[in-house]
Amino acid sequence: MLFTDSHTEGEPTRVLISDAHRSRALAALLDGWKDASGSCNPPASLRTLVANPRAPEACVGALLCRPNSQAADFGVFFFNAQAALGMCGHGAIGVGKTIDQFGGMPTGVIRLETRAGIVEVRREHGGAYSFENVPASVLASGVEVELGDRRVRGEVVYGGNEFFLLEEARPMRSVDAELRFTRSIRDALAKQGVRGRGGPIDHVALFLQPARSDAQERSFVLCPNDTYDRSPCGTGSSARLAVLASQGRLRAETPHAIESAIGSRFSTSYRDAPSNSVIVRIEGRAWITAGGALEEQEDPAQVHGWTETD
Ligand code: PYC
Repeated sequence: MLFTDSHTEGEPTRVLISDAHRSRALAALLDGWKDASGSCNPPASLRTLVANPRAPEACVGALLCRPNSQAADFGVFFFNAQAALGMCGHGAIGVGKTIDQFGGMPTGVIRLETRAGIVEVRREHGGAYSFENVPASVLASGVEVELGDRRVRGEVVYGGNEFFLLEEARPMRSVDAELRFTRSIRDALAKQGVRGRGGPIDHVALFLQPARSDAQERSFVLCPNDTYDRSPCGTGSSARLAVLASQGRLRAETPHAIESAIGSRFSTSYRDAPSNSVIVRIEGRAWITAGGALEEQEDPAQVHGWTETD
């Protein structure tokens, strides 16, 4: 299995290509990985390829395959060490950068077929790439979550993945403190049975005061691999713009910059789409970091949180 690693504004993507997967259509791959409830469970042998110690803890895999739709150039299956992802915004930029690096983007535009739908990735100036995400929409507003010592109120939003969004008028605290806070929200949502469009809520996103003067706000996003997004999170930013649009706080086509937990930035804006949804455009930079070959191995211990002290 050949791989190319990149990072998008700090968040890693590992693009994986194998002859066996490349020649199969996305739907055929997904059918093979569905369980009785219809959830998509990529095999452990694949998830190990984006797990510690073969990859950084936040790594998202992007398995390239054949698209089903003639409107797409590539099929891409996004996943991390724990789970399948519907879409992945930083990953779409990382895939665009990787394909461009190998000469696969002659017109400067490619269309990726993901589990959530087709997204168009475009080369911009200065090493940046942009994409237009699948439609994002608010599913429920004013959802109360009981945390024991306090109660918080936020929105359940679909932005290509299922999100709970919480706005707090304060600066970001330490990464450990925000991880503890967002994990407690995720666990409380599961206990209360709050669900998204297609299943449990697996991403929790905080929107906080920015540290940068060229950003309007700062995100901290807990992902299903139990770590946080080092980029501002493409699907989380899409969810956020759906909320701001629905509350009349951001007009269509108005630039809105979101800072990440580590201080990097995405430029975003949206346009209106049918059924009270918005199509969000995200722009950010990606860099190639490494490449080589990996063996697919059955190594489940390393999928489930291998650490040096284990
Ligand atoms: O950028 O959409 C994103 C994303 C999802 C999980 C990690 N990054």
